Amino acid sequence: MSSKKNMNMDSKCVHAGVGEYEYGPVVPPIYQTSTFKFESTEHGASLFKGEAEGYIYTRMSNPTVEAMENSVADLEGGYKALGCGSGMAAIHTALAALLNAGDHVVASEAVYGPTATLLRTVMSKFGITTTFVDSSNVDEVRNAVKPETRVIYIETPGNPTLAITDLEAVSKIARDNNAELVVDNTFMSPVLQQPIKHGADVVVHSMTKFLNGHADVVAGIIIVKDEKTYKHFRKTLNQIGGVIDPFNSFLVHRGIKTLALRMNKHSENAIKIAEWLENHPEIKWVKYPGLKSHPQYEIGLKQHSQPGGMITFELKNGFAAGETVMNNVKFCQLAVSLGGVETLIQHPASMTHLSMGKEAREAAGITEGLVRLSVGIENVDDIISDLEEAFSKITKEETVSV
Ligand code: LCS
Repeated sequence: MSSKKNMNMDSKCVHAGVGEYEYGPVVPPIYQTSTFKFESTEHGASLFKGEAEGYIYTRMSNPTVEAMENSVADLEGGYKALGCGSGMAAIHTALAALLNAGDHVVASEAVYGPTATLLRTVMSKFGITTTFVDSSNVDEVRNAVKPETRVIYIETPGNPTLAITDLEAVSKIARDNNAELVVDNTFMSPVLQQPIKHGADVVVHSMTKFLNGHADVVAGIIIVKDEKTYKHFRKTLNQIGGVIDPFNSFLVHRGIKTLALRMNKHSENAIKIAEWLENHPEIKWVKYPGLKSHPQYEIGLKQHSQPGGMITFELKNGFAAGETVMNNVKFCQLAVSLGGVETLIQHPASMTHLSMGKEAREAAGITEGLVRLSVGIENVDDIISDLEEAFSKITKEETVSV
C-alpha cells in the first residue's frame, strides 16, 4: 500500500479509507448489521476489554463506517474520525466531550443557527456559558477569553455571513489559554481547507453538505488529532449514541470520491456568479470569499485553496426584492441545506437562522434581506440566466406597484 502514501488530494478523495475486504471488492461493502458474532465467550470478553481487535456492535464501530471515517480523517490530516448521525450530533458530541459544568466557550456569532441555539439552550442547561463574538476580529476573540474558557468554536467561512476567521491567529489564542479550537469546516470541505494544518484541535462537519454532496443523506463527522482524544471522544459518542449507520456511511464515502472535482466546479461557478451579482444594478452588496471586496479576502488566501460554493447577497430593496427573486427562480431551487450538486437558494432570517432570534441575528450581521445561494455544479450560464430572469421580476413588480 506504500503507493497510496503521499497521494494528492484528488487521488485521496478516490482512494482514502478503502481497505481490503473478503472477495476483493473495489469499494467497501455495506456491512448492514447491528451486531457481530464472537468466536467464544473468551473472544467476546477480550473484545470488550480492548485486548483483541474486531467488531462488537455497530454503535461502537462497523467496517463500512470505519472506511468512511478513515477517508475523512485522511483528507483532513487528522488522526481518526468519528461518524455521526448528523452535523448537529457531531457538534453536540464534540462539545460534550470537551466541556464540563462551569466551563466557558467563545464562539463565532455567525454560525449555523441551531449551533448557536445548542450553545444557548442545551449546553447552558448543563452549566456551560458562551460568549459570542465576531471571530473575524481576532481582538474580540482574545478579549472574550476567561480563565474558565475551554473551547473556542468557529465556523470559517461562517454560515451565512461568510465572515472569515484567521485560523492561525485564533489557534494561538486557544493554545496560550489552554483551550481547544474547534472548527466547523462544512463550508469549505477538506479539499479546500484543512483547519488542523492551521492549528485547529478538533474539526467538525455536517457531511449532509459538500462531503456527501448529493442532497440524499443527513450525517456528520468529528476529526481529532491524537489517540488520547480519539479514545475519549469515541467513549462519549458511544454513550450519547448519535452515530451514523452503515448505509449512509457508504453513500457519503461514495460521494467523497468526486469531492475534489465538485469543489473545483462549485468554486469555478460561484466566482462567475459572484462577479455577475456584484455588477448587477439591483444589488446592495454581495459577499463571497473569492471577491476582492470580501473584508477578509487576504486571510482567506492564507487558509483556503479556492473560495468554495457559498454566496450571500442583499438586494437594494431588501427582503421584498429578495423574496421576489426566491419566489421566481425556476432552475435554482428554494430549499435549505447546501453543498449539493444542485443550486439552492434560501432566506436565513426566516429559515436556517430563525431559531437564533432577531437580536442575535442582527449582532451576527444576518440582515433581514440577506439571501444565501449554494452554487451547484450545473452549467453556470443556466444558473445566471435563471437569476437574471428572477431579478427582472423585481423591476417589473416595483414598476407596477409605483
Ligand atoms: N454546520 C454547518 C456549517 C451547517 O451549515 C449545518 C447545517 C450544520 C452544521 C448542521 O448539520 P446537520 O445536522 O443538518 O447535518 N446547515 C444547514 C443549512 O444551512 N441549511 O440547512 C441545514
